[in-house]
Amino acid sequence: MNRIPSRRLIGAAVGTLLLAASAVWAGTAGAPRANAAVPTFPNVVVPAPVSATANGATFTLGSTATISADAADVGNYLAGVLRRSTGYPLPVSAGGSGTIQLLLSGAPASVGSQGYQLTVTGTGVVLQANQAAGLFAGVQTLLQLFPAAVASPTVAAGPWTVPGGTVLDYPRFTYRGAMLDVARHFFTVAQVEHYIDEIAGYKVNYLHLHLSDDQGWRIAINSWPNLATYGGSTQVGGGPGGYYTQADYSAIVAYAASRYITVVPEIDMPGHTNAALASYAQLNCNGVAPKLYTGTSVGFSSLCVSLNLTYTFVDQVVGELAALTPGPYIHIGGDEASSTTASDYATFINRAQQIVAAHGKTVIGWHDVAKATPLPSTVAQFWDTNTSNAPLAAAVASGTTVIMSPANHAYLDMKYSHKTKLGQTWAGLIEVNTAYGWNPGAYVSGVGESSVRGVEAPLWTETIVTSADIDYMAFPRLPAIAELGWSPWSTHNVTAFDARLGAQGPRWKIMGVNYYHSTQIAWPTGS
Ligand code: TNX
Repeated sequence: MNRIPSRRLIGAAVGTLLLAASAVWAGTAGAPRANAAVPTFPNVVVPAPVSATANGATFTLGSTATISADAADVGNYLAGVLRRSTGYPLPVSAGGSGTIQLLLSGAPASVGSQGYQLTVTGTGVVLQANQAAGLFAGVQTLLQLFPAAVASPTVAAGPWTVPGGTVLDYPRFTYRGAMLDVARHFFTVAQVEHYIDEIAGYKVNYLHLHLSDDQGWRIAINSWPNLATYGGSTQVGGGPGGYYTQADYSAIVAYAASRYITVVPEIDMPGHTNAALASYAQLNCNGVAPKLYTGTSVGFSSLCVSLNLTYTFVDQVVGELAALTPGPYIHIGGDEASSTTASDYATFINRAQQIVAAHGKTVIGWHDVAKATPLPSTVAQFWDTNTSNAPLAAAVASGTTVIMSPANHAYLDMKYSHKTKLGQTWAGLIEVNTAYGWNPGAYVSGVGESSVRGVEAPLWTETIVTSADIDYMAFPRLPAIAELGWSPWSTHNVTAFDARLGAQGPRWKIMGVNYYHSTQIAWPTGS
């Protein structure tokens, strides 16, 4: 297949890209076609849709356009984005037939609860889904089909064209996550919300917040107030740290929900607990509180497994967190507990699982929890660099399901190359095509497609301090992991993916996303 035409097109002026895209590809199942007689769909959407068929028409959004929406929040979200860049009034109505219609009727059953069908003709846009989450996902596709200037935070020049055709789309996996470690360095509510907006564009539907670690405890717990006020008072490098009040945390949860993203809170236990142990002497086996820690070592702390108070602590912390968490999951960490004996580890994890279940939530734990006795409902998050793990395969055989975050592909804190200033290298260097180059449904022996709930891209923040740092490590790799979670494996094609990813460059430029300009991608000139 000849990818050169698509690269040239992406290099063309942004405004003409979509109009000129007819030579690019057919859009279905990753099979590029170059048949001038058949209108083809532009290869610009990340994650790749299940299928896309062009009709040769072009829709142009005009200044008198209207939006009608069966889900008012999604209509208002779309109008909000389009008003910023077009400057058009774009009134949103509940019923009627807007120029852009968002309908909770008429979608094929095959798109399920998260998918959608998008039809673009010369005169309008009809988006249909079974649930509002599907409309939100379809809106992201629609926005990517507009010229890149649609992402501008201020009024920009049109014309606001969309290539005509039909997209039928739904996710491969139900869980597509991003993790932000707010413990090693603290990030404010506004910074987290900014990241939520960035990841929502790639159909990520879970945000896992790593809320506690050796260096900091970041969520106020009313029954153990020192956790946040003392345990949250520093971070890696000795800065001031910080924590979320329960109102702050609820604001993040609500903001995420407005982008159809569910927050997964993590309290890491029994290791990675120095901040908690420093806050309460009585949680320590020897009754002595350690000092706060601002370094980057792992594996030196452990809750005291033999102490009854430990389980009161876990119960009260999980209880308050569960009450603040509308989502189904509480993440209990469980990784790298090298200061806990194997038998203490199993005892602790088994009890912690029961506590989470008693508060009505489903456990997620790093895959280390497979060394205990995971409940069939417990979800293991795989983070290793190996492709075989006997305890995990055994747990999966008993019903445990898995979120895939192999550190050598999905860890956003790994450097891209030796030249990358931020990040670490323990799991290897991860260029964008390495992030993309694995199959989550066939990666770990004994963990097949039907046992995989989805994927997650974790961003650990030992070396990450600002939002610009977050951007640099997440983009362009986060979209690669998001595509592995959403798109059918039949679309997996590195050349086509690289071209789609290149089309995101002008959008990130306009949005001010500080992305890494990987030389593996032909970024359009000026982006
Ligand atoms: C390992 S992988 C960790 C984190 C570190 C990260 C740095 C895992 C579950 N734990 O504690 O921040 O490496 O890359």
